[in-house]
Amino acid sequence: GQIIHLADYRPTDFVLERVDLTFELDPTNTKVEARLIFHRREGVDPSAPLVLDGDELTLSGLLLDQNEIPASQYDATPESLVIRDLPAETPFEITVTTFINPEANSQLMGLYRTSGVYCTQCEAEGFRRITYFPDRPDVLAPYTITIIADKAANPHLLSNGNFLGGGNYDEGRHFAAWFDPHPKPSYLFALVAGDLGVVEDTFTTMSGREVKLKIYVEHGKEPRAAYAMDALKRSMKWDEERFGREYDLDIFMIVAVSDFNMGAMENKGLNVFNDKYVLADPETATDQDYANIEAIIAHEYFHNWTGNRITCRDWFQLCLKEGLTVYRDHEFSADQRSRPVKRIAEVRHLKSEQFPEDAGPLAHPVRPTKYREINNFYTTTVYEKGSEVTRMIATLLGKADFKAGMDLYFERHDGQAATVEDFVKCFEDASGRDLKQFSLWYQQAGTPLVTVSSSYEQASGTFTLSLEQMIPATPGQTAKEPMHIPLSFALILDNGSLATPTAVKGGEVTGDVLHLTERKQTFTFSGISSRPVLSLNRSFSAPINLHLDQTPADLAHIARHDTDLFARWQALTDLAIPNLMQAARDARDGKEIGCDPALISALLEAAADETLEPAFRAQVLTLPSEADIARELGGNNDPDAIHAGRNAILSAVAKAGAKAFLALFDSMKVAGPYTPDAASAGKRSLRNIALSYLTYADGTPARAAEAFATADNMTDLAQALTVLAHRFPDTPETTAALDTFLKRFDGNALVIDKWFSIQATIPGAGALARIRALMENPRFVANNPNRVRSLIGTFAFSNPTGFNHPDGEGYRFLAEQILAIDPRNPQLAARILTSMRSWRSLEPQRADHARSALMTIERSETLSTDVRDIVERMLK
Ligand code: B3K
Ligand code: ZN
Repeated sequence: GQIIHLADYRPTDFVLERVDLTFELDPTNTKVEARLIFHRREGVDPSAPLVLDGDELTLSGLLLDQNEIPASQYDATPESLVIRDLPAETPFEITVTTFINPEANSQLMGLYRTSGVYCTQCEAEGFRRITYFPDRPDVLAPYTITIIADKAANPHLLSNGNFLGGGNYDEGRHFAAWFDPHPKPSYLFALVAGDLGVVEDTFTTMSGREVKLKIYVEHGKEPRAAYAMDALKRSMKWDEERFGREYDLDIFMIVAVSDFNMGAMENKGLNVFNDKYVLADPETATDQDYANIEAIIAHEYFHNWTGNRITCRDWFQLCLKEGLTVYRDHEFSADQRSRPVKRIAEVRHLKSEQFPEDAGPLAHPVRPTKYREINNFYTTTVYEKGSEVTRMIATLLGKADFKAGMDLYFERHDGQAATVEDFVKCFEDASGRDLKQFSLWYQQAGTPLVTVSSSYEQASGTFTLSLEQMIPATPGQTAKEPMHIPLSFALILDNGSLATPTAVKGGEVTGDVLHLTERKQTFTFSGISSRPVLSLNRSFSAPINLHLDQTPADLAHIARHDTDLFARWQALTDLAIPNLMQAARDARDGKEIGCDPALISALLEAAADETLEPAFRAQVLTLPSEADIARELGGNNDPDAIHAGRNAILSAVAKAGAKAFLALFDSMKVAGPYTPDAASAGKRSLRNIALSYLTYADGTPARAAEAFATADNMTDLAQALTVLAHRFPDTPETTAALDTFLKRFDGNALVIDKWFSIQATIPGAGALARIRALMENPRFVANNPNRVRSLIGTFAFSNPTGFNHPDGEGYRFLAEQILAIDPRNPQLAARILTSMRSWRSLEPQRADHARSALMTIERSETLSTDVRDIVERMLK
């Protein structure tokens, strides 16, 4: 676990020309023969050795141009293979033989087994667990793969690229050969072998080529892959239309597996997915599941160009493929569904996940400059903030220049391993705009705080806007430079129309975007006939915190009139936040909790506004979460008080709006058979939030129990169960519903995960006992990542009152679990441990307990690099 620095980057001494791999699959003893052709890079010292990476490997054979290499000429350890005295000028072939044990691979990195299927995961550094190799993303080569395996057990033998051929082999075995002509780094290698069901389709590309599409799932689950297939075809079409990107092989395959450390993986031509993001049918999947499948299918597919055709020079450049690809999948979903509703969901996610990361001990720049364990940098900062940075480039440049920059990027860097600088340069060259200051978004961690004040002078008709930006200190970065912050704005007049200033002074404004570039900057707008209401950072044009004191009346005005629906939602949220913060303080001080009637009426007005789509109205009614309130409070947080305060506000809204909620609950019922389309999903979401308020108003489980009994789709069923379990735990109604649900879906692991998660998030002091009891349930499988995440992960990440029990039992439990998971699956352990990233903002008693639990982990002598890196950074 030593630290790797961006500044130390240098290319390899040897150029890899081609790769030829033969696998003889066996569950516990797979033979891997790798034939690698290299030549020494021009100018490299002729005595420099070839250094290959390994991880837990044993060398079984080593040839140079088919001749055995004497032992004196190389050194092999589990972590590396160093070969000396190699040809100075001519290409040479190295043949490496290793034997690996897929069955024993519980880390799920490299070649492993899941439900009897062979499967690989190589990003970031899993390939070195298969064979000795220059396992880094800037080493690109075409691959030929031969797979030999028992035919009965493994009728399907899959790898990247196009199928070359196959046939029968000796002793009931068969083989298949694949060739991927597109040079790729090892992290994009994949192999899958096993007995699977398959769903087939085709897609005709824009140039008229027919591509075979195949989705492999467990036998019997084929019908549940239909939506994923549809999403794949829509993604392929969209990337052609929107980005001009065509698919480039004869076949595109997706394999769904049930043991997977993350969502999915974009291996060239052979994506491997967590089955959670492939399988869906109306009876077992929620609207959110469908939306996730659509987004992740798109994301992995879009990587074919942003990640695979153009990859990363080194892992510091991870946002080059991830931030950009998230931006692309966001745009896709926005085009397929409702753009403002999608944007609201993105911003909620960004604020609840990335903002806390950026404000805590794990904060790092979108492009980090050092790491100890790269797996810990697949973060919401790299992904989601990385996407926001790409979005800001689009905002700064405008549609046409952004497109020209993307086109230039694809043209200039196709087939290369690129850097963030290469990417930014394309936009500079395409637009003529200098993006030097803008690039600080990649370099400086921390969420900028922009403080705003404004004034209006009637006599001269001028509106003055003063802004000041401050970027908080983050680990390793104390002094920060001012950034280039694009702020979409509107000046809304009394009658609801938008003012059009005749002149602007003090800085650059392009269209509705104000460019904040100085630490302090004042803009003056003239030709404004009456006092306008300022709407700022519309569409969340920049990922910042905004301090802008606005009266409830001004916020209500924005909520009623802004042409940017996102800004209307934001205004209502800004109206709610001070109420929720005050409620938390009052709850803590044992005072009576009140709610501003202006908030209630603004919420109810928006909820009843039939000119607004139901999904939007549901977003308005979904008040900021307890985690959002904690973040706004900033420190000394008491999760119980936040919970009690928020509940009091919800009750106040519920009581005032009971009639309206009843009307929505009745009118938003979707008739006819279930379809996952956005419009129907929107109605369901509005109806379900109305149900939730209604139970706050009546205080009895009857209506939710009735909704549970009559639900005809998983969205409604799971929502009704959630309301019952969270609001009325341990009542006969809840117990009966949990039991019915379990019996009905027993055997469907993905649905049982929902059953675990709903119970893991029941608030209050009894939470941990419930978790421990559920861990004893035979359906809880401790080495399946989805099960662990749905119970332990959900408890730690999403049950603020239960996890943050004042006596620290939640933290001690987590420490014990992390130490148990870590030896099997370090990535999973490290990820779940990040749930404690905001421990320093807790009130002192809880913070002390949290620190002790973290120190218990830190004291362990056998920690993985993954967990050690996280725990040490969290305690620093
Ligand atoms: N690129 C993969 C993530 C790999 C994570 C490795 N620890 C999935 C994705 O972002 O599309
Ligand atoms: Zn990705």
